[in-house]
Amino acid sequence: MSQKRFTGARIVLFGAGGVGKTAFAVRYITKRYIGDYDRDKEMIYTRRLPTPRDEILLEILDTGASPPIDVVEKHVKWGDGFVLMFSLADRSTLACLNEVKGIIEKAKGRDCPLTLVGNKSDLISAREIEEDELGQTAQKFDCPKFEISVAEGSQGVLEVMDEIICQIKRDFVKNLSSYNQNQVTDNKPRSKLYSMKKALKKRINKSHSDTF
Ligand SMILES: Nc1nc2c(ncn2[C@@H]2O[C@H](COP(=O)(O)OP(=O)(O)O)[C@@H](O)[C@H]2O)c(=O)[nH]1
Ligand SMILES: [Mg+2]
Repeated sequence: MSQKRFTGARIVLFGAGGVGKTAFAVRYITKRYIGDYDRDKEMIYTRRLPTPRDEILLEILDTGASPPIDVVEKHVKWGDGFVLMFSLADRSTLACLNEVKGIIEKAKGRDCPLTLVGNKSDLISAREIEEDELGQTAQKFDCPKFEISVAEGSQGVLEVMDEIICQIKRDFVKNLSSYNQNQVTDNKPRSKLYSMKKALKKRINKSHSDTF
């Protein structure tokens, strides 16, 4: 890592078809809810986010319907942080997330920036996943959890995005400080070698001046 400033974050939205990924991304970018979205389309949304110093570039990858494993792996490699979304009104969409969580963990480790999001909390009578089950899954995934309704408002979407950006930033700072530490320890043997070389050069110069 050579970059020393936090200038951007890449966020990937994963989840089964129909859970509300596109609605989530569109809500975050435009604050609007249209209600009908092109389901299969994979798309990157961008947004510049002002910071006290300047701004960061957010890139949000809204994944398409059931991408094959190699595409999921590519997305995982691309992303800095991941939103795992399911529908609170469809149990099968929660089970789908185990596989992608496994792929993320394998590629990026267990500490990778991650959130678990149960969408469609407005569908009260159709609800299949209760709060405690959401909590257990979040514990298993070792990440924060959210219950939201993209249809009802922007607040939940903003909270999820703030959380994931915060985690990505923390991860960046952690990686940067361990990079700096490695640089310091890398320098140690180099500086020892450097002083040995210097001492040898001095001795050679001395023996030259002794000869002449
Ligand atoms: N009731 C309800 N429907 C939602 C919500 N979010 C998205 N939807 C609907 O769910 C359907 C699928 O949403 P979409 O964003 O296309 O899902 P994607 O396939 O994961 O991208 C659409 O008809 C949306 O209007 C929500 O919070 N509540
Ligand atoms: Mg979609």
